[in-house]
Amino acid sequence: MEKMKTVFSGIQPSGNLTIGNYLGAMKNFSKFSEDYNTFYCVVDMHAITVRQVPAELRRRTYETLALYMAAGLDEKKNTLFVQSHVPQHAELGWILDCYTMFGELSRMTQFKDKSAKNAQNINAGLFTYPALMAADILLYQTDIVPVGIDQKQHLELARDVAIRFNQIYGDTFTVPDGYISPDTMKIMSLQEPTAKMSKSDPNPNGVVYILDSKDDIMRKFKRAVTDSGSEIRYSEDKPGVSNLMSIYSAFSGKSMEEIEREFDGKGYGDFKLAVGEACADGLSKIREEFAKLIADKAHLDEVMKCGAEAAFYHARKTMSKVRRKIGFVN
Ligand code: AQP
Repeated sequence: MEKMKTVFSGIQPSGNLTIGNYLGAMKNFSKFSEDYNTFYCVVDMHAITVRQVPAELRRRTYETLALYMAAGLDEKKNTLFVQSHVPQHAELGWILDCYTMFGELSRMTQFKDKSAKNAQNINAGLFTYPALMAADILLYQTDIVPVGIDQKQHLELARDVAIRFNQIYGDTFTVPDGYISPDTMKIMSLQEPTAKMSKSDPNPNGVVYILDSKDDIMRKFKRAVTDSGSEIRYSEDKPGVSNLMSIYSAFSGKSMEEIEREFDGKGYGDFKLAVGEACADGLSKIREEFAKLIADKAHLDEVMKCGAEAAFYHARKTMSKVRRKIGFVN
């Protein structure tokens, strides 16, 4: 019988999760639950590359786990865990630092973006973030990594590091492939449609959070920046409208052609209301589930604990192989 393939992905508890995180990554996670060995991680160690308020980081770690579950990840079918609970992430992260080149890390666009935004705190962790991400993925001998397109460069680096290590020491790591959903590759800010929608964006009007109330969602879509002209058409020269169309398509299941037909002859006002409605409807069930889950801390603690134990088992296996290969005394 063919061995079950492994899926790994993670989200940082670095802010309230957005519809970018949901449509670009989280929504795809449950597709793999039945037929793959799945590991979904709350990557709190990545979050501290940017300064966090400790109590908020702790709260968001629980919330991110609860959101995974509210978005359809059953803890019995998926390994759900917190990165810092499995010490092998840090251990392999350090080792892979020694197999990742300064030049490679210097080319990462996320490092450039985040150092521009956090000029007073360009720390070494921010720079070596992709080596830790490679460790997260390679620890579980991952075949597939569902992520948004903004993570493609980091994923390619993880592949390069795995290939490099395997060339030096013989087969050690599975070389992972990305899974990037073609229709929701990158959701952009509603206020600045040429910039990615990000949970750490200081302007909350450009960002729709998964847990926003319907009123807030409608208000944000009503105020969304559109383009000159009045046509609802998907095209590169209409970044605002195209972004809204992608969001509408993701929540309604309609194709771009269907959307263009539906709003033929109608104005931006009607269109924005429809996008807001579709988004609020699409998120309402998650919000309801989330409210139940977050009220039961003891259950979330239990899920984290069981998840960490299951992840630890696999991570330890890979680490014992890595330690032997590089010559550490057992
Ligand atoms: N706007 C987006 N469109 C599509 N996918 C997105 N992702 C994030 N934003 C969008 C995907 O969400 C997953 C988790 O991301 P992350 O938390 O690990 O880091 P990130 O990419 O840096 O996300 P944010 O929201 O921009 O966080 P901050 O503001 O803290 O940097 C990834 O799969 C990512 O592709």
